[in-house]
Amino acid sequence: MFIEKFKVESPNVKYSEDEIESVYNYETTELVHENRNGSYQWIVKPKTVKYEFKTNTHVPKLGVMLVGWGGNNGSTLTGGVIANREGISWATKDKIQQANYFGSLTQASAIRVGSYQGEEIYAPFKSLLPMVNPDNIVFGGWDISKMNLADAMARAKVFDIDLQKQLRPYMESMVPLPGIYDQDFIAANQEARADNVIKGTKKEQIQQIIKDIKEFKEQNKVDRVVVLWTANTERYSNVVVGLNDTMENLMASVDKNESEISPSTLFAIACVMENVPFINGSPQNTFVPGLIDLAISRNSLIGGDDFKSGQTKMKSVLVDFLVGAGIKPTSIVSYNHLGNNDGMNLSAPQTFRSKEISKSNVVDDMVNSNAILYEPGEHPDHVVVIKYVPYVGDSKRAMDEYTSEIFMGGKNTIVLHNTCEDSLLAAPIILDLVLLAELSTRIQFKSEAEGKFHSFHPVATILSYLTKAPLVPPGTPVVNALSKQRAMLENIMRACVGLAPENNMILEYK
Ligand code: NAI
Ligand code: DG6
Repeated sequence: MFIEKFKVESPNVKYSEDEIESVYNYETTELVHENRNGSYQWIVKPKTVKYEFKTNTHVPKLGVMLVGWGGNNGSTLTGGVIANREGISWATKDKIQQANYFGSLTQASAIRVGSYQGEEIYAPFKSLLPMVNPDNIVFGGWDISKMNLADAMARAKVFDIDLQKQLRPYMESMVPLPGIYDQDFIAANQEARADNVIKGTKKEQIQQIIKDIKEFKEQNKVDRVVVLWTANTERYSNVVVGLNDTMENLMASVDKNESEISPSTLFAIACVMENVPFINGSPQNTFVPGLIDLAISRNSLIGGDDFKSGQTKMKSVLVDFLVGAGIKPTSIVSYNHLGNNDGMNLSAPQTFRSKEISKSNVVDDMVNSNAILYEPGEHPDHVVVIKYVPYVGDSKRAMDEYTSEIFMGGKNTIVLHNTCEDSLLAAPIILDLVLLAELSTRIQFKSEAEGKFHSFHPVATILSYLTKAPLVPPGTPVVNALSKQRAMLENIMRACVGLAPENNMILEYK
């Protein structure tokens, strides 16, 4: 059965006009490795840590500024949200299609609430905590191309033509602000697009972005802004001691107009200075150590990297299943071809390399979890190929071959072939990223050992379900397995309303 909403009644939860307060017992373990009777042993001690959570229930009017607004993802998300808001339907060759949010964890997935008279009861994911309604988001942003969003939507060739016609009047007046163009960081084949650029030194460019954010906030009367990079993939920046390794060095390099500071890092600096959450949806190392340092020192949310939309999502499910089943993946070969502007930009070796890195490290935690299958340091062969084929446009083809060793030396080969519009996968992920980033800034918590409530660490691991290469605070384990990432997010939200983590034991029926 599906219910639309619920309220938790418990001595551990208090709903007031402004917030939800919960007391939560975190059941965890403490590990000890010590010498007992002459030999070292691992001792596991279950422990309970009491936490308190406070969630501000005042949902702000949210502004979302996209860097790369006029790209395929930017125009698809903007059009998709307008279509949902306006209740637009359109004729396809199959049927009359209604706007929806399929593919969005927050808008189109469900959580299990419990059992009632022998039936499992589910509710919308978004019913866990008060969240911004996407219909109320005001969109804006920057692009190095000055094409308005209606023409950008037509250029993207993602939506059906009948839908485009209905969206055009809403999007014609939306024109991106000038972006920061640096031809050293993206493919040379993007030059023709760059007709809308901010001039000046790097310092002046940061000042302009800050001014843009302030003006957008003022003009649209929004309470909060989230900025998300969905612009072209850049090449990696070199991380150099004295240049961008610390906050002080990074800011001094900006003052010196150092060429190695990328446009995405400049946008991120501007956002951190303004305490505006900044999310990187592309694979490059926008978050150089100096930037992470800056975000931590100003307690300003940063999250990334690289949307986890299709092939990698499958990988972080399939390899988790294989390794979890005691099967040993030995070779993973992932091939894609696509014909959109992202594919064209990735056809340059330096930008491809950024994507290759983020697509390649996504099974490490699963492989490292099972030393019965893998020797220390052993890893499956993992190859990533991307080719630009203009004819297929945004309809990306992803082909994967997984070879694994099974019982008694047998081999198991699984082949997947996925065809899908890339931007229709990415747009709902962008929506989730901005909604969850905003929500996480309204949550405060403390453990029993801490005197004061505080926010989550500014490096937002809570977003990792949505990214290929989750950015984590220094010294924190990276989790790529999709089911663990989802459980982490859901269980933290459950904790905020005093609910136990979903443990799937269903002891009531055993
Ligand atoms: P796109 O090429 O259609 O859009 C990117 C936009 O960014 C373009 O309009 C371009 O003019 C603009 N741009 C480039 N540099 C800029 C700058 N410095 N400032 C402002 N605007 C700038 O690409 P698409 O398909 O929208 O993808 C965007 C990004 O998302 C790419 O980096 C892609 O790799 C990444 N991504 C996409 C996924 C998907 O499934 N579509 C999944 C994972 C990541
Ligand atoms: C080529 O792979 C284009 C990319 O931008 C991808 O479409 C994107 O990184 C999606 O990757 P994945 O592995 O999540 O499907």
